[in-house]
Amino acid sequence: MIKTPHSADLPLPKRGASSPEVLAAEIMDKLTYSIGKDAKVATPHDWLTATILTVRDRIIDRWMESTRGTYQENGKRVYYLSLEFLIGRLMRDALSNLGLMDDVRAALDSLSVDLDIIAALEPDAALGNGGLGRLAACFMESMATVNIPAYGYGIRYVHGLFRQQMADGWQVELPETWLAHGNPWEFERRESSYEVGFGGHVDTLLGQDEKLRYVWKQSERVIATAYDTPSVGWRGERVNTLRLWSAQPIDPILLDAFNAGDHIGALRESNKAESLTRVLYPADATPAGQELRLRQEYFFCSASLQDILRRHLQQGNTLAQLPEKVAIQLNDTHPAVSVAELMRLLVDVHGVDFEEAWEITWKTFSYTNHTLLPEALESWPVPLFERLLPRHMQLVYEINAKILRDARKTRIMSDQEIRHISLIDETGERRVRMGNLAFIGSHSINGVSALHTELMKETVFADLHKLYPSRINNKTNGITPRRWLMQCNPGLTGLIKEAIGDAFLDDASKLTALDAFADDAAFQQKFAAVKRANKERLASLVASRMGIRLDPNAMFDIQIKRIHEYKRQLLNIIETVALFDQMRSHPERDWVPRVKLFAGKAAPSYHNAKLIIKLANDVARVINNDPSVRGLLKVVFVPNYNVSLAEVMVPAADLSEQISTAGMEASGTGNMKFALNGALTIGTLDGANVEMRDHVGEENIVIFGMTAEEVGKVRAQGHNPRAAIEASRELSQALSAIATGVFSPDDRDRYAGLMDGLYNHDWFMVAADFDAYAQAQRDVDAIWTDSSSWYSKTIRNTARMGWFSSDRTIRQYNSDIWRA
Ligand code: T68
Repeated sequence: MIKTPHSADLPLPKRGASSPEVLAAEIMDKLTYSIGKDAKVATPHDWLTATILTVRDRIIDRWMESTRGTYQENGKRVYYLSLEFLIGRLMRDALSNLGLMDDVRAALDSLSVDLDIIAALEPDAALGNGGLGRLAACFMESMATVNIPAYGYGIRYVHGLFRQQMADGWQVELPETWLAHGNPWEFERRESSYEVGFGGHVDTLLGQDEKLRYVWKQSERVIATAYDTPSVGWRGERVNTLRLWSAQPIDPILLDAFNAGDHIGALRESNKAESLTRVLYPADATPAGQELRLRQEYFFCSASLQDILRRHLQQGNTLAQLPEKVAIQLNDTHPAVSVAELMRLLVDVHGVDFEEAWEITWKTFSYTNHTLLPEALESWPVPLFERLLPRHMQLVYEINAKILRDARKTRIMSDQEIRHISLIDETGERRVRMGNLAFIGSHSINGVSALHTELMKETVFADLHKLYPSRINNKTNGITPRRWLMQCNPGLTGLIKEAIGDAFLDDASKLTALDAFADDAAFQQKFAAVKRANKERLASLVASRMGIRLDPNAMFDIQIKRIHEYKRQLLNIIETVALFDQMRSHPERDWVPRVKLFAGKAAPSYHNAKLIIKLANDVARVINNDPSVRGLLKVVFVPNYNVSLAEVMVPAADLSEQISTAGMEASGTGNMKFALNGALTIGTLDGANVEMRDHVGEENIVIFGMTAEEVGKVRAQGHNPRAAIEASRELSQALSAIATGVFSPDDRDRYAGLMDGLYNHDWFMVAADFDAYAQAQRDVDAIWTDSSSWYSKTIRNTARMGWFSSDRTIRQYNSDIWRA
């Protein structure tokens, strides 16, 4: 018999103290014994893997300590369920959080290997689309940093977000293959496998207690296997687990079919199972809508909940104790089917009464909403939901009946309000409303900025808010200062340390001490020198990737984010065209030299977004080839935006474009990254921009345009964009240039439709906000021209952005919602 000692019996082994010599020896050891390579023939990739494995050992030491500690305490655990974790590269994160950066660099030096060269080979784990996925990644790091026992649960996509290439200025999507060289960060956990079923029907049985039991006879089943990646907090204080599920077939090959000569049919099951976790859906802010997406959602929710319950019960807890020991945060509605799945596990598998199960369920879950866009709210056709998840459909009806009954009893809800809170949308094709399911199944529902939370109460969830007035609360987003200041901007980090000491490394709110240096001429010069070096770094990246030369003396004006009409890259491009016109008409004026940089991906099926990318490239070609604006204006669309590119672009920005139509950007997090790194923001009063203005001071941010309230009013009245366009000479000239093919001589009508949209409805208020935006840009020019005023403002931005650390956000989640 194999002896299996109790988990706490054996002392943990531990790697010794780190020094460059010890680390170099360990790296050689990994190269030889784990990778099987002689240093003489090792590729840069082999060195990268050997280095990661060496660092990983040190993470494992702390990981095990954290896990043992959590088990012994049996305290409350937090589970963050998210279909996306946009974690990017992990090596620098780990090195920096463990304080090993200098020693590992020296160790590699002694082996004649350059840390920066091998670090650049690490693939970006792009398991997310944009803000929502990146927020989940920042939260994982902050939860470890503030010492919360937390697990992230998601999907281990084989292909993350597509690689974007440009073909004649058009976006082309190519598959992304982050796992091509293996993934040294993950541990496959075969023992943590669960069955997940789909389809079939529900049988009813009369139990010995005379109670009806429901038995779901599934027609398809797959295995979910866990892959764990450690998530290291600042100073390695705590290491949490990101657990991603991969789908495997129950029978990898149907041997009978194979032996009968059906070699393809023999693999059909296997292919079907594996296709579940093969690709990330590339649509953001618009739900993917297809059956495979609902399968992905249910697959990862079911596996995660089975895992959570197993751990909970293994610790000797009772099911009634679930809300006391477990907090499950739903990242948007993508994991909302969890509400029905937990009910099923409690009622059908564990025999809990429906009423008690419901009490346990809503007290355990909480839900974060990330968008108000009505088209983005997930809902599934009832027939699809019923076919795939027949037992969950029954439970949804039962939950709905109970909630609607209770709502009627309150006597405060009108019939129309009752229809709005129903889990079933009865207008047109019947659909299951996932937002309502997530809301009703949670004790806390939060928005991601103060404005967004207020709008949630007034719009999408007005009726549910009336019924449950204490559930909605705000948790303004944040970003981790480790990745978005210390790692991406070592120059600025060093300068801040020199000025105010290093307390801000452990507490970002201490950055306020930098305020005292904002008007110090000597400090301003050093701040400017750091910015300049970061701009040179970006310029050399652009030169090597695109063969375009950028002048670091020019203002770097940057808009990077997913391409979306509400984010208004179009407003920026049109203003660029107008500026180009002005520069040519008035060469005598003192123009501020600008480089307009764009980057971002468009959902493959989002026609207008792709057209906007093409327009940016068309405008860039014309402007960059016009000698009359040489040295004054340049436009660049940098392909394949991802986390690593952001880490180079953000520190290099002078001006940050946050110009969404007010009321439409739930929060934004890019806005925070730029301001923290000493950029001035030009933006609308939307999302977290509002709170940024409050923190940095209104004299240190350039705000323009309509407010959310004004946008609402104008839309209600029906606005006349044509009149606004005709009233603005600059705008009408720019639009007609684009519409008549000045930038698309090869296809003069290419942008006619896009421009028509502006003339006829202008849903995103591009025309309505144009003049205010153009004026704000000239105000920015004026500030730039007075360089001491510019640096005074940008230093104050860095000094006052500490509040937007995701550590603050996570502490608020913990004190108001999780209480772990
Ligand atoms: C973003 N949402 C918000 N969605 O747009 C942004 N959607 O304002 C906010 O700062 C951020 O969330 C974090 O709260 C998204 O990024 C998606 O990516 C998405 C993906 C799939 C389906 C729907």
